[in-house]
Amino acid sequence: MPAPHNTLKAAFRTGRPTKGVWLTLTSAAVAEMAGHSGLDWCLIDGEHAPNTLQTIQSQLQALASTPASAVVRLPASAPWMAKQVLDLGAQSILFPMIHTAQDAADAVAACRYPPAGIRGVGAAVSRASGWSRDAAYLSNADDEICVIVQAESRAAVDNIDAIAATEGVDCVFIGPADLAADLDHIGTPGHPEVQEAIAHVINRTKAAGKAPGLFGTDPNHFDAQQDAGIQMLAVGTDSILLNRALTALA
Ligand code: 3PY
Ligand code: MG
Repeated sequence: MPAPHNTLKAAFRTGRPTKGVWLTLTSAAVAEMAGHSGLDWCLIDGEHAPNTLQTIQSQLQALASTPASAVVRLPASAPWMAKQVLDLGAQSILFPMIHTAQDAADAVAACRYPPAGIRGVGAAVSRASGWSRDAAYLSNADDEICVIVQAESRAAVDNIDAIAATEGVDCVFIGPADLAADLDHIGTPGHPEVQEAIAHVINRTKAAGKAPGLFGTDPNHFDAQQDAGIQMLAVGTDSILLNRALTALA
């Protein structure tokens, strides 16, 4: 049996818009609930949530029983971190803080076995290959991995054409919080200068034939953002949703 079909990567290829939620509570139970919610994907956040490889693994296991696609954001865009998470069975990886085309190419290489890339071969002892039950895993693993790079700095905006054109990049995902900070507007992603940069990244990513993604901060804008071509729209986080619901209840 080969590597599982990656429905998120397929959606990016066909132009289908998707919506998803950020998982920050490190809980397999929450991941399972979110995976059955009707959202297209759930992102396990290794950058800003206190996840470990074990909690990432248990959330991947929970999501595997749901229709949602699992995405993992790495703590940093280091190839050895990608290697560990790929071996856990994650097939869609979000690389934070990608500033240049070289950063993007390094991210792609981390997700490909040689000769195309530098991923180490540990599938025989990993969940990715169904603990070795998928004898054909190595033959098509690369084809089913979705590489999502985060544009969230002034440098990334300046280099967006080269980043988006990088072969193997499936999606350029905009991080408004870090982008606002790097543009000297920390805490105000709605600032016109930040919004202008976001629109530029969306347009150049589309022009390169790649899928634009965005962390949406205002539900009133979600429809317009999808109409603008956002194919990977984050519409909430588990912690913020729970916090709001509890406060409303109180
Ligand atoms: C950001 O906004 O900086 C992110 O990384 C995604 O929310
Ligand atoms: Mg960020």
